[in-house]
Amino acid sequence: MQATETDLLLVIDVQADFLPGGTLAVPDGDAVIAPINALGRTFKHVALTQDWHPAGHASFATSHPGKKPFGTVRLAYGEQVLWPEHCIQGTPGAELSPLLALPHAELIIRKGYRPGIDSYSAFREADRITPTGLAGYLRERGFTRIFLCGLATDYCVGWSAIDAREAGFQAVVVEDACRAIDLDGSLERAWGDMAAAGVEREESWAIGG
Ligand code: VGL
Ligand code: ZN
Repeated sequence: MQATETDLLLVIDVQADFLPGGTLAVPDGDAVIAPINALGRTFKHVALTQDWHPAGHASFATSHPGKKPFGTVRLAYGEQVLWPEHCIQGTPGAELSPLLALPHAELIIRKGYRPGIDSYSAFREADRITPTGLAGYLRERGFTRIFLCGLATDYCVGWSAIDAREAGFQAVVVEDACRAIDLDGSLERAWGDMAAAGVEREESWAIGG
């Protein structure tokens, strides 16, 4: 496969806190870097996302007295999984991995910066209403097919892929360039939800990575 002018590689949340040694390390998370860098060489157009929470964010267990990480809480927009503090604005944990070799990336979009709303998706926050602006950007640039990779398959990658479909884009998740958190069957659920939304699933070798 040859990536075209209307294809974009969207690299989700490859940040220190999701990598080994981070506060919300995704198992085997650093294994995504080599395939992502290989994909980066085949795509002319690349964009990155960066989870970017203020201190005291509503998705942190520490913001809810008596609650523990990986439990849940009811927020105004529905059930929210509680996480260890991660990707706090301006901290080393929020930095994109210096091992990413994507100097030609054209956009870094930050998400999750509203104190009371989480944002797994790069397109729409967890209230399912507030847009991040990414769909408008991609449309205006003329992209029609989005290839997604990064962390984590079952949260930010999966939700972004489903919302990409909803916004009218083709969406392809590059499976070997992603790793999952896999909380209580969340990975299997995510693949089911993605398939139902028309998200395609590919391996990086099949798309030139
Ligand atoms: C993510 C949990 C909390 C992700 C971000 O990048 O998948 N997961 N914040
Ligand atoms: Zn987060």
